Amino acid sequence: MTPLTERPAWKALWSHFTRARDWHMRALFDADPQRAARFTIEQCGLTLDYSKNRITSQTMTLLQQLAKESDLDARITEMFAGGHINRTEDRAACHVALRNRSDEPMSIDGEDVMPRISSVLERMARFARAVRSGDWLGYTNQPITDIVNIGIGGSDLGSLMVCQALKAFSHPRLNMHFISNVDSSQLKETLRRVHAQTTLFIIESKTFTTHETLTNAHTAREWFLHRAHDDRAIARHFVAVSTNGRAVAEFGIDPENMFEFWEWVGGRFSLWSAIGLPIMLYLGEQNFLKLLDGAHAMDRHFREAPPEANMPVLLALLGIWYINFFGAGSHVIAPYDQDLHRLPAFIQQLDMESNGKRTTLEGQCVEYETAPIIWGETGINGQHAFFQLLHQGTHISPIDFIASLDSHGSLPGHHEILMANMFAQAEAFMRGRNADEVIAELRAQGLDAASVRRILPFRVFDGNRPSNTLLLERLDPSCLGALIALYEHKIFVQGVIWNINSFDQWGVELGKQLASTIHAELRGTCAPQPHDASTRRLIERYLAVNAPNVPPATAQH
Ligand code: G6Q
Repeated sequence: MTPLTERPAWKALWSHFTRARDWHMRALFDADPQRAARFTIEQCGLTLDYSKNRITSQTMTLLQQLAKESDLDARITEMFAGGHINRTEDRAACHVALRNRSDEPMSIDGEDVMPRISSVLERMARFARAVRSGDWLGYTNQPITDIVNIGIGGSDLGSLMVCQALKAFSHPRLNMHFISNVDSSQLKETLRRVHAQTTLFIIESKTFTTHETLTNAHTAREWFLHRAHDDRAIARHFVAVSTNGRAVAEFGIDPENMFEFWEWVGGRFSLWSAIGLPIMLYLGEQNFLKLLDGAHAMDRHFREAPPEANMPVLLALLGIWYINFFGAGSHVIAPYDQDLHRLPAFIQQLDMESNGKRTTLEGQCVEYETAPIIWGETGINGQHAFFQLLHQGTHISPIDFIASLDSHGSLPGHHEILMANMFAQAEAFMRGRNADEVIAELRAQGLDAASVRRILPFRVFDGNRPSNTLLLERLDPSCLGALIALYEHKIFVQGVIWNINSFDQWGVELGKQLASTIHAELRGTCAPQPHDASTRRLIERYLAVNAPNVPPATAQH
């Protein structure tokens, strides 16, 4: 593979950039009445308007050429064929198989995985039907009212985000709770609100070794047994989702109550697998299947559409344009929908954990920027907080505005205010406000010439700040499935162009190792270990307040 910086399209883009960096989008709109139509694409219930970007058709052609020179087609084919695209862990990353709603087989390591996927889906559906209908009873023969999901990262965020986004579709009897933080306040607060007789715990962990999850799971089990006084009751109240059957059995969960998934499903791409069990319980089998359908429709589009009409490819290329040419170090996700309030956090993990890498597939250090810092918040709240920097600060941070066209039961008058604000912000970021406009406005308010001169520099907005607007037909399972798959594929495309592995996460693995030694020191089960002076003092400061649980005399070395 030719290194990115030596590909002809990369060089052509740099020369194009020397002109493009001075364009103002106002002028681009004025020069081309067809611009909005030209740069809008509709697909799978989503409309993407990307006309408010610092691009022309030539920019897009060059970016598409870059994708071609990066062998994107071949890499997409490899992903759908179950190839080992996760090179460092030598495994497939084939979450698309989980939502393969066609009759086509999908093969991974020589095996058609569709029968196994269907069989787990069927088990999940049977279980969900029983819980939702009230046939699944707790140890005092009462139906389940509360579901507590215990997991972290990829075993938490996807289901949490989807359950909150689609709560309008939820079962009226069921309350969902998500516990990820090992800080006990989250667990304590939840356990205060539920009853052991009517609560189902789902322990979700791909590895079933994650310290935070297992600690929360053990505490939840103790809490439960303290009330049920009978180990046999566990079977009615604890289920697990994992790839590690042995560890699940050791924890004390009946293998009958374990839902399986596989190594080739990455944590942050796993909500389509049994990790989505909370979604199926909360929203029902049909809605879960519609979520898969929406994602599958986006998969087909991604696989089949040419780059110039391919939504994930277009989003990816726009990102490359800003990150690698304009030097934009961050990207904002701004949903104008309260139910999507965890979407920024979800995309943050998806993008930063996938493409927060600096090593090429050949093991060289990259010579260009990779993933931006993803951040965001519901747009309407952001407007009253951090949007100031986006309007007038010194950083360029492209923004994805996301909203649903349908008001899904909004109170009268609310939805149009929300949408008016979103459209107005996108327009303001693009147009800005020039000196003539500010002068006219201030004079109209009756300010004298001297006051206008004094205040003018502060009131001018350069504008020219890029954004995409993504409109969902409605916030329903199918559109949400398509939206999530859109971002998954966008991130994959960027990883291909940067020639990095989007599917490993050595930083996460390191985090899992690092704390264990210090944990033993804090508990007093090992002698003080060598640390830098700062860490040593911090540990000592902590121990001065919290005596170790185990006296040093009995410490194991
Ligand atoms: C996701 C990451 C990470 C992982 C969590 C939980 O892609 O690898 O967020 O999901 O660390 O891991 P377990 O599911 O193994 O507990």
